[in-house]
Amino acid sequence: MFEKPNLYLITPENLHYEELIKAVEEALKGGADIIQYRAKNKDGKQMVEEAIALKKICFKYNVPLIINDRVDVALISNADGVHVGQDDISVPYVRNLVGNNKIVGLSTKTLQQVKEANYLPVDYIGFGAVFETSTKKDATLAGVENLRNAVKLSIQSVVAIGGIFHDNVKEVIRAGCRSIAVISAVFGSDDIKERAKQLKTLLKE
Ligand code: TZP
Ligand code: MG
Repeated sequence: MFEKPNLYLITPENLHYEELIKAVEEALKGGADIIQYRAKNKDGKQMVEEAIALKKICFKYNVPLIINDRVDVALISNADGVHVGQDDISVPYVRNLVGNNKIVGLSTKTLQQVKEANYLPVDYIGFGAVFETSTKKDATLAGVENLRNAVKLSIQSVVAIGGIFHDNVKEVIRAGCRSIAVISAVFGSDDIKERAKQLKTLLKE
């Protein structure tokens, strides 16, 4: 799943149900390979409703849906996986809950965390923030050099995240990584489909 270039798109915070579904459909039309539903400010009820709707549309495009933070929402919506951070429920528990047929991803921001993840039952790790980002206020700037080291150290698939745009994606590729997770570069645009398409093209070059 993570062998080829991957455009992993994470939903932005500020969208209501209908805008969210529309934005994700545009992203899917533009060639998104993975969708992560991330909703830090929504309650469980709303998350379940949105996750069910997103699963339906992702299924139509044969694209996996991953739920950020919430194992319960992932299970209820029959999503394809769950993504957790260092302070969320720890990976072995997550794996026990979701079983072996779901994708489990873990955020890392230091090389120590990357090493530790080599011993965990994950399908991929996120690494970042590679560049400055205003999307996640408490993001740690890890930098491109650390991304390069993370790719070398990790036995897992590595997805680069944080401040990745069309103009710096080549630096990520030069660091050895062709899977990128973005929010602003695609969802911050008026033409989501086109921006996704352009990023995909850059990843494949
Ligand atoms: N984790 C580390 S940086 C980040 C997350 C969720 C935000 C990525 O958003 P953007 O807009 O692509 O920088
Ligand atoms: Mg989290």
